[in-house]
Amino acid sequence: MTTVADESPSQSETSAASALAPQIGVIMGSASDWDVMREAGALLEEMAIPHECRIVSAHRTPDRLYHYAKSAKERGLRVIIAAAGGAAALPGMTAAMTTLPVFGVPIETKTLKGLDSLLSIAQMPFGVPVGTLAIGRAGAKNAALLAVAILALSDEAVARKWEAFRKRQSEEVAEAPPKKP
Ligand code: RP5
Repeated sequence: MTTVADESPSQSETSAASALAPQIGVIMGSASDWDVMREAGALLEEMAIPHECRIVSAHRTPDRLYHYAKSAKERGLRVIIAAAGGAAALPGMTAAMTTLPVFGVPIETKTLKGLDSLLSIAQMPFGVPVGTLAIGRAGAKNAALLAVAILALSDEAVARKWEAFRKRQSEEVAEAPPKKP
């Protein structure tokens, strides 16, 4: 199966799991976020979950964001993952314009190590929630897994994949550290 790992967000459209109507939307504020967000795309690809990856900037392409968020539900998306760095408005603004669940991934920044991104995404006012993940790659991958967990609530095939992932993960943990350092 083609993975999105080595491709840009737009090229990832040709991948197998993206050929079906997407259920998960992965958006990011800049092409520079793709190095981290490709991890979310790769995980969804690996689990064959229909998804799309797009660059949508709250500050640089506000019209694109408006159209994306407003059309997301009617296009069949069930969950949106939004990643941004710095003054990271994208997840919150997306959540403001859709009732779909939105997960935010804070991208690590050079100046403040992603603390700026984290606080911008986490500190939403009451009534417009964004589920905020860890800064960087772990957050990107966990956002994908949370989105899968949500789909699994109403899709048995996805539930089986999700349970298999968790089982495999547990089985891969050794009981003791390796003898040689
Ligand atoms: C944010 O600004 C993006 O999400 C990115 O993390 C950050 C820097 O963007 P570039 O200047 O690299 O395009 O909007």
